Amino acid sequence: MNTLKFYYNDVCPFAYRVRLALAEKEIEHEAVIIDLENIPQWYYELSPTAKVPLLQWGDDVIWESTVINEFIEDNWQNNPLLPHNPIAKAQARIWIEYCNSSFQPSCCGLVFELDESKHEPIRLALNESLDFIEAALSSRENGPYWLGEDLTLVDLTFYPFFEHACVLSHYRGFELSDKYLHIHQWLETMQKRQSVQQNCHSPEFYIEAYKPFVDGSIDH
Ligand SMILES: N[C@@H](CCC(=O)N[C@@H](CS)C(=O)NCC(=O)O)C(=O)O
Repeated sequence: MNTLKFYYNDVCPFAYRVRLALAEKEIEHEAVIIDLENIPQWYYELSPTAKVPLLQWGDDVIWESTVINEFIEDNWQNNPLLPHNPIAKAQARIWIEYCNSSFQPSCCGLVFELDESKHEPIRLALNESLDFIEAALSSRENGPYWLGEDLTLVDLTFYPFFEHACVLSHYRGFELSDKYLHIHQWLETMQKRQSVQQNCHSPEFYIEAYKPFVDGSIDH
């Protein structure tokens, strides 16, 4: 039996996606924290990108959070996190792609962009993205999760960026408006999941952790 090693950092939203998948599937693993301000030499040798998250499975390494989560889903059949139906599965993957290509870059862009004159277009893009998500969630027929009745990788892909949104509020004055009723309801559902309760961090934790990036003392 291969041992599973998971390399991560508590502040990384991408690693959080994987922490949630491992918790939802109750997968035994060894978790190793990587200090991203002081990456050990051995990690450069292990990881092709030197980023977290990374999964080590026997002699193989797998990286990129969304690829890791699909690997987890393929390798552990309990507590499925993707729909069986091929159309529904394709829709899940479209949402994951949307998170990676549109929603997440706006969230990260707004916090990591130090030139304030560039904030307005990012804010607009983020609001457009939230409008789009709200419209999609409000048109679901049933269920409290992103795709309906069942928790999927889509929920785990988006959730970390909403937990990190306290940073946008604190440093950029960007609030998740009350008009996003369905997003707020979805967030409440996610916050009740045991996987989230066991792995979440407080707003104070994130605000402190992002400080060096926002004041420019660490380059992103
Ligand atoms: N697309 C990657 C992004 C991973 C990523 O950017 N991780 C950051 C931490 S949140 C990292 O390891 N940064 C260290 C570095 O760039 O040196 C994924 O989804 O896994």
